[in-house]
Amino acid sequence: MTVQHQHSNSSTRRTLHQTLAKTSSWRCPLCASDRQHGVTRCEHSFIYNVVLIVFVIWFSWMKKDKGTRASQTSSGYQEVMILVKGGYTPDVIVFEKDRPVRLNFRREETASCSEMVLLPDFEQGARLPTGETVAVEFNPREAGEFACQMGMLRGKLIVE
Ligand SMILES: [Cu+2]
Repeated sequence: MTVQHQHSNSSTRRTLHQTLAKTSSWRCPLCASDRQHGVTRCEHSFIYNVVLIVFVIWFSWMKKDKGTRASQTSSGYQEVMILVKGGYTPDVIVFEKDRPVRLNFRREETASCSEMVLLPDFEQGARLPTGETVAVEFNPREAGEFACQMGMLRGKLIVE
């Protein structure tokens, strides 16, 4: 039993080594061109890792900051549905200036933390009973925030 296990372990290690040898045929442009090694093993791999990590962070940050654009309804409202469950989804919403806004808050949790939503920048606020959709309407002139009554859950309105 032990012998068999050792055998299969060494054969998987061999295939892994072969795969690595194949994928590492791409040569690091920073190294001398005649050196046969892959980017995963040369002394420049640290630089590649840093560049990759920076790119991933930058990409996720850009995506987050863009926000969700409100959709236009036939009645002239800019409307968006916000799920209230451990936070606000979406939590960054983009509106056009001086056009009426309708935020449809739908709370799908019973935690008392989120039972109220306050929009002090727009002088609005609403009680959010669980399982109901509550509309909050106003006219945004500038950007503002919304939050629960304790300020723990937060969202942002961007006006363009
Ligand atoms: Cu709260």
